[in-house]
This record gives sequence, structure tokens and C-alpha cells, in this order.
Amino acid sequence: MAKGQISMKTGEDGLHPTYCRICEALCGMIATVENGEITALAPDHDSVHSHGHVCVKGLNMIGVQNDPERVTHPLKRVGGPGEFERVSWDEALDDIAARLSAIVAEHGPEAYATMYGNPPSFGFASFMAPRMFARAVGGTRTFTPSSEDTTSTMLAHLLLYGSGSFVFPDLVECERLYVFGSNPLVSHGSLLIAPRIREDMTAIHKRGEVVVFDPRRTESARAFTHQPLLPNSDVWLIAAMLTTIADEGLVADAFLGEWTTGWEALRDALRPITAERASGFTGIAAERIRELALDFAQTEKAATMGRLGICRGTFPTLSNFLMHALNIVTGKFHRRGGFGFGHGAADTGEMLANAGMTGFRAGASRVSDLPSVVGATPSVTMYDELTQGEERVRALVGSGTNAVLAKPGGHRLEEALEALDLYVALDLYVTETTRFADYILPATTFLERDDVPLTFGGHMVRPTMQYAPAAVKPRGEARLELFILRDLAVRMGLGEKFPEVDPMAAADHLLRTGPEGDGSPTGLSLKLLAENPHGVVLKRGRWDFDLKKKLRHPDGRIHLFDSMIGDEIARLCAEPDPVPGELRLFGMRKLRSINSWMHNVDRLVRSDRPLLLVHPLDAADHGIAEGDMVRLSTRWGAIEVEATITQDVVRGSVCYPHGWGHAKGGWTRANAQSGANFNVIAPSTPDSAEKISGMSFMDGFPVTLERVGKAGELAAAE
Ligand SMILES: Nc1nc2c(c(=O)[nH]1)N[C@H]1C(S)=C(S)[C@@H](COP(=O)(O)OP(=O)(O)OC[C@H]3O[C@@H](n4cnc5c(=O)[nH]c(N)nc54)[C@H](O)[C@@H]3O)O[C@H]1N2
Ligand SMILES: Nc1nc2c(c(=O)[nH]1)N[C@H]1C(S)=C(S)[C@@H](COP(=O)(O)OP(=O)(O)OC[C@H]3O[C@@H](n4cnc5c(=O)[nH]c(N)nc54)[C@H](O)[C@@H]3O)O[C@H]1N2
Ligand code: SF4
Ligand SMILES: [Mo]
Repeated sequence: MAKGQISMKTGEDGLHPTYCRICEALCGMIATVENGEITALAPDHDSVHSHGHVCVKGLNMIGVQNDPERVTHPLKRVGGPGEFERVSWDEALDDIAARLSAIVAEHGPEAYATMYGNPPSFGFASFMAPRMFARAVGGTRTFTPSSEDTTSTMLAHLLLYGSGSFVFPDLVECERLYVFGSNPLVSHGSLLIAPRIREDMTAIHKRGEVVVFDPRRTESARAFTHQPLLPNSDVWLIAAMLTTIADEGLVADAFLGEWTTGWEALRDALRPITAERASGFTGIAAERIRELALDFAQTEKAATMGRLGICRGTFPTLSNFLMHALNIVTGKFHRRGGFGFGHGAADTGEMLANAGMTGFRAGASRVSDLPSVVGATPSVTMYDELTQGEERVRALVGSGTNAVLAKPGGHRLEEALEALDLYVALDLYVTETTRFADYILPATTFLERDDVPLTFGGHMVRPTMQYAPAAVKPRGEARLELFILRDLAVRMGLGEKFPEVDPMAAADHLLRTGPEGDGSPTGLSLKLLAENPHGVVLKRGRWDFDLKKKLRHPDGRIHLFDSMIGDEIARLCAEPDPVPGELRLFGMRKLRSINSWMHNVDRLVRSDRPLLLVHPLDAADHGIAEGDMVRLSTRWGAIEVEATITQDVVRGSVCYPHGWGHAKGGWTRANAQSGANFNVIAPSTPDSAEKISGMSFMDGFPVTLERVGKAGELAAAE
């Protein structure tokens, strides 16, 4: 085929339509393939999903794809951490199979645990692989980023709807959008798929108003109405808004009567939380809280969205629960311009359930009183699970996670990983985490695998579907995670428990039997998608579904109250007032970074320097000047970082990005970058997590700040 022509055949010269799997926007891209290699990545202007939108990370994925430091052959540990030697696949897999079988024979299947990270969860097959392997071996402990990302909102969904299907705002018709703890202009949205979210939000602001609740004047806050507040205080704000709405009689009685239970109990429990009381915790005037509540209730097409900023404080489940309740109680639920479930090629809640990821298990943790939510073992128990007692984890397979930088107390995991009898990592790099592995097995990038974004099908703002065949064959000896782990299972004699899967045949089956499959107006199938390389728009749109089928509590209603929620409200009401002078640390994402894993791409990092944002009054209190090095400490650890003074953060808070602190991985460019590992100081013992969900406390925890010197002076002294 001539260069410049569209091709759907892996490795063929030409232009390959694909989509980015770095973040949830799933932007359409065109990969230019020449002589079996990707030579350029460009926006896909014909994409029916993103219409030419991409960001700088997507375009620079080529820097990871072709990175000379990428691991493209199996590596075996031959010395201290990070000392590896190339081996053959057979040698690696035979040795791993023998050692893992022996560990399981001696200590039982629970001696094996699974760990996976963010990037593999974007692929249909790469997401299934670690779960299927765990099921075959029998170990149930599963460490994922959920404890830092989704667990609390998942629990709120389960309590309200009895289901794990995501509920999200209708950006298309909304006229008043309240954004709690999300920075979509940088993150491109999460738990809702909308690649052109900047345009959606701009249009809403033109029709009415977008209010961004955030302790930092973020890129999104600057673009719309910014409502600053203290970190870890939204729960007070939202509770007081609900109380105001109840007092003013702005409640959608008909909807509540038909679809819900528990409103009276919720209202009564929240009664002590007045706007005046909330004002002391949030730093927002009581009058303003009432105004925000009334504006929301009185706008017909209003909705909220909330993300990490309300998912990781000390009341993350209650914060999410009340944020949903705000929509439900004011009649915005399941209504155009409002807030509700989605409809697409697949139902997320059902898919999670089919993957064995269901429900809530109280007291599931061996080493703490924490539960498991949707199959995730709380991150803050990982150190103890790997190091304590006879029943400890002795063997771990990790796919696509840099836990040492990503998990609270990541630095302690170095010791825990090194103590394992066997740690096998499926990854693209020797990282701060995989350097402790006995083997690193080279995984594929998303450009090297066939995919359909089925797991995202249920929460697209404008539902579409696309089939992206691998643009190129895997580099070197890299292999699909699913094939690596199936091969390993077979070598362990577990082939029957881990059946051979053809991922795209499985995807075709799900497409055809799903809500937009055979017999539906769209008639989705892999064949239809293959005939439409830039994607297919689902004809019925987001709102065309039967609400009754999505509500999974036995009574078919939304539960606005629950004993767990009652207990959480009582715990909230007993909270002491904020400590004067206390500083709270919260996090930040930047456009040119994705967590920790694209920092070896020079074009992405060369203009970046992680800095601690400090408010001028707090800087004065602590004798800190621009560019000073400061020590941040908690009872869990201490880091030294460079400070910058700015009005962008609210007084009483400091802000620092995560994913930094590279030093000892096999990524030279990343190692050269300044910055410290946020998670050294993050609360990381089981007592620090939210009791009911096991969610890590990562935003708004108290820190001590002290000046240690000028950045330049310190560097010169070293
Ligand atoms: N460029 C880029 N995009 C990404 C990522 C990335 O690393 N880089 N990561 C991806 C991933 S894994 C995820 S999960 C999503 C996350 O998507 P988002 O949640 O939209 O991303 P964040 O930028 O973390 O936004 C959280 C916001 O909460 C604010 N915040 C912190 N504490 C509080 C608080 O107590 N209250 C309130 N109201 N706000 C608070 C922070 O200042 C921040 O602006 O982003 C994804 N997209
Ligand atoms: N302090 C603090 N900590 C946080 C967060 C925060 O906001 N603040 N955010 C949390 C959130 S939301 C998340 S999602 C987590 C992310 O946590 P992780 O997923 O553990 O961390 P990443 O930095 O995304 O590292 C991903 C790893 O996957 C590898 N990789 C990339 N692509 C592939 C692939 O296709 N297959 C395989 N097998 N490997 C691949 C990369 O080389 C890298 O080693 O971090 C969490 N940690
Ligand atoms: S916003 Fe950027 S990183 Fe996210 S999917 Fe689009 S191109 Fe990829
Ligand atoms: Mo995440």
C-alpha cells in the first residue's frame, strides 16, 4: 500500500487510525507506519469521537514507543535492585512457573497476589489479564490504583444505586455545572468520557455558569467561576447546600416519591450542618453557600461533577454520596441537562461484575479492619500484607504499575518488594518499582495491541465506539499481557483455569450481545467497526435506556440513606474545628505529565520543574522566600522540595504534584529531572484510610513546613 493511505493492517506502511489510551479522553489519532515502525502520531480529524482533539502527551507517545531505554526483551535479576540481564522467554517463563508453583504448593494460593496500575486498565485484553491469572492461581489480594482513585466514589455508587455503573453530568445540555475537585482542562475528565471537555464547559458557561470548587486557582478555575475552599472541606459545603435546599422547600418531591427512599432520614441527619457551621470549615461565607445552593436548585438544567479532589479526603465516600444526592434531591437526576447513568456499547457495572469485581466486603483485609470494595485490596495495607506473618504475600505479579511512586508510603514498598520470594513485573521500563523485580517481562504499548474501548462504553457523554487494530507489531520481543500470563498459567499446569482467549473475538461477542448490538439501531459488531476506521456514533445517544434496569437495589430505588451514611454523618458532626495555622497538602496534575510514566520523553519534561505552591501569607509565617528549599514532613516521612510563592492556593494549604522523585530507574532522562516523591509523606498506615472504604487520605492532610535553605546554595554544598 502506498504511504499516506489508510490501513487497518498491523505493520503495513500507511496511516493507521487508532486512539490514545493514556487518559480517559481516548482521543482519535493517526499513526504513520513506515517499514514496520511508527514514525509519527497526529490527531485524527475524522474521528467521530474527538474530531481532531489530542493533547501533547498523545502526540509524544512516540517517544515511549520508540524509546531506546524501553524494555523490549525479558530481563532477569542478577544482582542488586536494577541489575538485570537479558534472557529468553522460555528461560524466564519456565523459571517463574516453577518458582510460583512451588510457592503456591508450600504456602497456598493466597501467598500469590496481583498488582496492576493505570495504563493496562485502558486495554480490553490488558485489563482482563491479571484478573484472569489471579483467578487461575487462586490469590484474592489485588493491589490497584483504586484506593487512590475510585474506591470511595464506587462505594457511594453502590450505596445509592446498588450498582457500579457510573453516573455523570450531561455536558451537552447542562446550564449550571458545579465541579468539585476536578481540573478537566488538564486531566481531560475522569469517569466521564468527553475529549473536547474544554469546549463543552465553555459552552455551558456561555449558557449559564460553570463553578469550579478548588483550593487552587487551576486552569479550569481560571477559565470559569472559581470558588476557592480549604482542602478536605467539600463534605461540609455540600451537606450545608442540602440543608439549605431542604429548608427552602426546593426539593423534587415527585421524583423522590417515585424513585427513592431515605430522603427524610438524610435530611434529618444533616440538619445540624448549617451554612454557618460549614463556613468555618470551608472558608466560604455562609451567605455564599446559600446562594450556591439556591442557584443550583433553581436551575432546571443543573448538574455536578466531582473527581479526585473529593475522593481522597477524610470523608470521601460521604462527599461523593452527598454530591450525588444534591442532584437527586433537586430533581436533576435522569434528566437531560442534568445528571444520570449513561448508555453505550457496554454497561460498566455489568462488566465489572462479570470480571468478578463486585460489591463490598466488610473486614476483608487480613492485616487491618478495612474492607474491600469492588475487589480492591486497600493500598495502605500493602506493606503489611507483604511483610507480616505466615500468611503474608510471597509472590507478586505486577502489570503496569509504578507503586513506589504511586502508592502512599511507596518508599516503604521498596523494602517490601525486595522481601518477596518472587516478584514479576510486566512493564515498559525498569522503574523505581520494577527494579526490585526478579523478572521484568516486556509488555506491549497500546499502539501494539488490537483494542475496542468497551470498558469505557457506559460513561461516554456522546457514545461512540472504535476498533483500533495494533498499528505495529510489538517491538523486540514484547508480548501482550494476556498472552504472557496465559503462557505462564499453562506452564504452571493451570491452562484449564485460564482458557485461551482471542480478545477481539471476545470483544465482538460483547459488542453484538450488548445494548447497541444485534437488533439495535446501530447494530454494533467488530465488522461494522472495521468498516468505519474513525469510529461509529451510537444512534440512540446517552439517554435512551430504562432507568429501572440500572437501579440494582432489590426495591429498584435509589437509597438516599443507609446506616453507614448515618454513621458517617455522625462522625462528621463530631469533627473538631480546623486547627488554626495548620497547613494542608494537596496534589496537582499537569498537562505534560501522566502520573509517573512519561517522564523519559525529553519534549514532555524539559520545560517542567515540580514546585511546591505556597500562599504569600503562609510563606511569610514560615520565613520562606521564592525558590527556597523547604522540608515537608508528616509522621510518615519527609521530603525536600523547591517552593514558589503564589496567590493561586488558598491560605492554609500547599500543593505539590505526584509522580516525581525518579532516581534509580532505567530511564535516564526521568532520573535527571528534579522533584521528590509526594507519597513519601502521604498517610500510609491502615489507620489513616477511610474506615468504610479503605480509601487513601491523599488530599488535604496536615503537613509541617520548614525552610532548609536556598535551592542554589544546597546544590552547591552537595
Ligand atoms: N495531564 C494529565 N491528565 C490526567 C492525569 C495526569 O496525571 N496528567 N491522570 C489521569 C488520572 S489517572 C486520573 S484519575 C484523572 C483525575 O482527574 P481529575 O480529578 O480531574 O484530576 P486532578 O488534576 O487530580 O484534579 C483534582 C483537583 O482537585 C483539587 N483538589 C484537591 N483537594 C481538593 C479538595 O479537598 N476539594 C476540592 N474541591 N478540590 C480539591 C486539585 O487542586 C485538583 O485541581 O486524570 C487523568 N488525566
Ligand atoms: N500522591 C498522589 N499519588 C497518586 C495520585 C495522586 O493524585 N497523588 N494519583 C493516583 C492515581 S489516580 C493513579 S491512577 C495512580 C497511577 O498509578 P500507577 O499506574 O501505579 O503509576 P503510573 O505512573 O501510571 O505507572 C504506570 C506503569 O505502567 C507502565 N506502562 C505503561 N504502559 C503500559 C502498558 O501498556 N502495559 C504495561 N504492562 N505497563 C505499562 C509504565 O512504564 C509504568 O511503570 O497513581 C495514584 N497515585
Ligand atoms: S487528552 Fe491527551 S493523553 Fe488524553 S487521550 Fe487525548 S491525547 Fe491522549
Ligand atoms: Mo487515576
